[in-house]
Amino acid sequence: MPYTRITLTHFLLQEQRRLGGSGSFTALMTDIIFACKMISHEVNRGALAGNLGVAGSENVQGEEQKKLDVLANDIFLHMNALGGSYAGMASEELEDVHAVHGAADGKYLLLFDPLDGSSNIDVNISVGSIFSILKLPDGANPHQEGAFLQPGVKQVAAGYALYGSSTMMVLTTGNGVNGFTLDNNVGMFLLTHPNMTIPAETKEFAINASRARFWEPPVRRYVEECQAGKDGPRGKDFNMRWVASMVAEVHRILCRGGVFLYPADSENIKKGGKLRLMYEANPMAFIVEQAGGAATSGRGRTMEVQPTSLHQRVPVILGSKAEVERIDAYHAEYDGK
Ligand code: P6P
Repeated sequence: MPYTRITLTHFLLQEQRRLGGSGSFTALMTDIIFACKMISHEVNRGALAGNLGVAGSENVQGEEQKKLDVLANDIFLHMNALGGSYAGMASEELEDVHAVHGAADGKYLLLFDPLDGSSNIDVNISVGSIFSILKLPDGANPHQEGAFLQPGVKQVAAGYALYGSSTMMVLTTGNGVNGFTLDNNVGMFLLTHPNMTIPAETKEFAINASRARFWEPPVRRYVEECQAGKDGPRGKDFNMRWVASMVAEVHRILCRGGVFLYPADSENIKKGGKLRLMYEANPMAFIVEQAGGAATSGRGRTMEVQPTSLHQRVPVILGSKAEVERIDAYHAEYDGK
């Protein structure tokens, strides 16, 4: 049987030739690939490397930082500055944009959540890195927040690394979604999940049910109809999942369908929601839409939100298109539209 697997780097080169690119896009991804391999190594070493536990600091979100949050952030900043592709970066872990001085080919901006779901680290549940790539607008200052405040439809690429039972990288450049698995023996990501597509229908929903007392009526209606099972209005039984790691939830949805909800509720609406627009909701929305799914706030397409601040939070409902459209319709009915 001839060996036919292709590496992520070869895949990017093929994409580049197909798109007639100059080569800078492959360079863009090279540094991210290195960063995710290094983070995978540190995550997998866990307690053996003294990587578990808290760092004794808080991030801009006021969240307690884990040692691996800080290490993953440092790795992302350092590795992605070396290649010279990014004129500026923004991280969930940093209040302000991170200026990249002397970026030889600084046409792009990189936004990332270096270790999403890190509350799961100490209990060995999957975590991930999420990244979003924007072009630097002509004449914009990459060292100021304004250059980054572009709607999700402006993303040139988005992806995540999932540090799970295997380490995977899932990527879109606007031409579908492809998944790559890290072969630790040779240190390369190999194409294992070409053209990932989300099934339109599903029997799984993911929501943090401990927040039910805060839910708006359309969300409550959707969840209760799923819970009613085959004897209820949906006419089929559903399963509920909640990993508290968005990367793991989105990956499950890409693989077997489902819908993920972190909606606006009476408690989080004061902050605009829980999840961050620029480096969680937008990159995941790009991936989900490219895989045939949908991503909204319940009241509008995620990727059309015009950002007003770097760490802005938004409600997130994403996954199988038919389910997201149903939840949106319940919101519209509730709002009297
Ligand atoms: P809760 C992780 O902190 C995160 O940003 C997402 O990865 C995850 O889906 C969500 O928050 C979990 O939130 O309220 O269940 O802890």
